[in-house]
Amino acid sequence: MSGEKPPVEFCKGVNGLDKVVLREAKGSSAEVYLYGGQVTSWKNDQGEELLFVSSKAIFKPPKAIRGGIPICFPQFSNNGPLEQHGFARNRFWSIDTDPPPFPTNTSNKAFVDLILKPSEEDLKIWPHSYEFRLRVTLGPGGDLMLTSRIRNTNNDGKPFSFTFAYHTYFSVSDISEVRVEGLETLDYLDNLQEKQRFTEQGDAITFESEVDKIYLGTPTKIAILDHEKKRTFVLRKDGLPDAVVWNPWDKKAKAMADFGDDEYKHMLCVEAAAIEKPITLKPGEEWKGRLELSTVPSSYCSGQLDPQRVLQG
Ligand code: TA6
Repeated sequence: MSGEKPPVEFCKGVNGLDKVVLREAKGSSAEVYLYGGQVTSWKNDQGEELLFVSSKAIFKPPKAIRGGIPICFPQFSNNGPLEQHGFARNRFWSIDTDPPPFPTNTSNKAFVDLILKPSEEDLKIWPHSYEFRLRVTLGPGGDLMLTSRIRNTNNDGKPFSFTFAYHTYFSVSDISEVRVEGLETLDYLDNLQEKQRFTEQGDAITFESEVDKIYLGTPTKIAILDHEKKRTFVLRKDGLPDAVVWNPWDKKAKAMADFGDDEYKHMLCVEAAAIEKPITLKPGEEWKGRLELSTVPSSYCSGQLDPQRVLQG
């Protein structure tokens, strides 16, 4: 390992909150806060930050941390009676010391297992027993994997349903130079038009104003091309049929206390999600939702990378 740094380090972060740092031999790293079970940093082997975290982010309960990869559970957005995006993102998770065996036996050491279970308070607002296990893995090539396993542990025979999203904030050089590939011609619900349903046009998605769309039944791979940085993020997902694309643009940016007025120019949320069809689990049943993020060092216009090849590759 470079500089004797261990692959997994438990330490303190902002405001003394517990965090875990994952490191990979070639130099890439990731940071996960137990508060929210939230990834707040993902750096490549050049030490470049790939995720956006607002300079005004508040690392203090009950506020969710503005940036990284917040987890929306058991409710996405205001699709239900609970607080916006549910409560998992403003709860303290624990280290899972006895995770059930993981399907893939990997020699990879840079991973951490977290677990969230309902508190007495949570059961009053969402009366369901569950175990939410989250494994965050930093792969040998610097890829970042998040695997959620949610099990219904109700002993009253009751099923429960939930919606879910990995609310990923990607760091981009200039939003007006970013294209998203893989969502063309799909139906979406427009959150700026009372969730009315529309069909996306045939070309790559570009950005010149506020966007807040839930794309339905997307491919498992989506490409986010940052032309200026000659970098393409490849988002792969399993068990998460939908994808949300969000940029608050200038007005909403000014309205958010934990977000800088101009920061909308340097971030884009592309969120692997299960929204249109809530997931229902009977007691004993388990759901798995996986997100894999990687980067490819070039962008469309350089001709080197045809996004279709990325998406089909
Ligand atoms: O994922 C998009 C969205 O639902 C937007 O509607 C916007 O509200 C965003 O999430 C941020 O939500 P938050 O509760 O973190 O301010």
